[in-house]
Amino acid sequence: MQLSDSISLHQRGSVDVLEVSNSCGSAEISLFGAHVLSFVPNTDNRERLWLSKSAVFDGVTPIRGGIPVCWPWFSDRFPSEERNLPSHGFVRNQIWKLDNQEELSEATRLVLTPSSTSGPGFNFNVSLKLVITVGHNLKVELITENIGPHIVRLTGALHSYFAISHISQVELFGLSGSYHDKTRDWQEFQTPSPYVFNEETDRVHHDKPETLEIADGSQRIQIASGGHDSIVVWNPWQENSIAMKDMPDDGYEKMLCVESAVTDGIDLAPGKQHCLAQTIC
Ligand code: TA6
Repeated sequence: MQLSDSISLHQRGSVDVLEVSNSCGSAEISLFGAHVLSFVPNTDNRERLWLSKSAVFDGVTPIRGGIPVCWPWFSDRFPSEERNLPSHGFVRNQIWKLDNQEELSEATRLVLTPSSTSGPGFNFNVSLKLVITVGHNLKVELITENIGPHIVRLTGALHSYFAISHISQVELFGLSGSYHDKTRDWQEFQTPSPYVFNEETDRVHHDKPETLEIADGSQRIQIASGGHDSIVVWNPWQENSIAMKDMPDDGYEKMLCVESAVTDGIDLAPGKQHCLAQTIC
């Protein structure tokens, strides 16, 4: 496809990466996984996303950092009895293609589609696209359409890794209510206030606020969500960072995952669409 003026293509390891740069912001998107790797708004030229320095770009291994696209299931919420399936679904392990590109007045919009929307554990007639709008904000929309005759049950997430100066000085605003804690056998707890971080954190919040904010010293990251039924908050902390080959030992200090997610699940009726969206600024 001929690329528009604001889009260029380069290689990173074995992976093709689209680079978008316009008057409002810039971004990098790997075609492997339709994986946003970077977003820098021109308002302050500050990177919003964290990308592991040890991330693997072999076109097989899911990329550590950025915005992994988790579909058609979140984590190990497999939709069938099969258990030996990839964590967070199979589309983040696929080569996607750029189906459309559009120059808007203050943004560039890209539409990417995966190689396949069916695989082991999921065999339904659905279409999927990721719409990425790069401007003063970054908007990512994961749109599923049920084009078959059966109801399709979906979970998933936009599993965003945000760049922070240090986890010890971060506070997360906007969540309330209860969450289930993966680090404590999925027991239920109440959202803390202040929401600060001092240990491994792996929580599914059943609250579904439209907006959240990461306060990081004097810096702020605003996160807006749509089509979600929960928010996942994850920091692996030191032991897991050391155990993950694609994560520096101290990587946990510089990142925080705040994920717009569908973890309870949605039943998508024939002919209907679902859009899971996250906007970052
Ligand atoms: O979203 C949080 C989580 O489910 C954690 O439990 C952890 O597994 C994380 O995702 C990363 O998963 P990944 O498969 O990308 O290593």
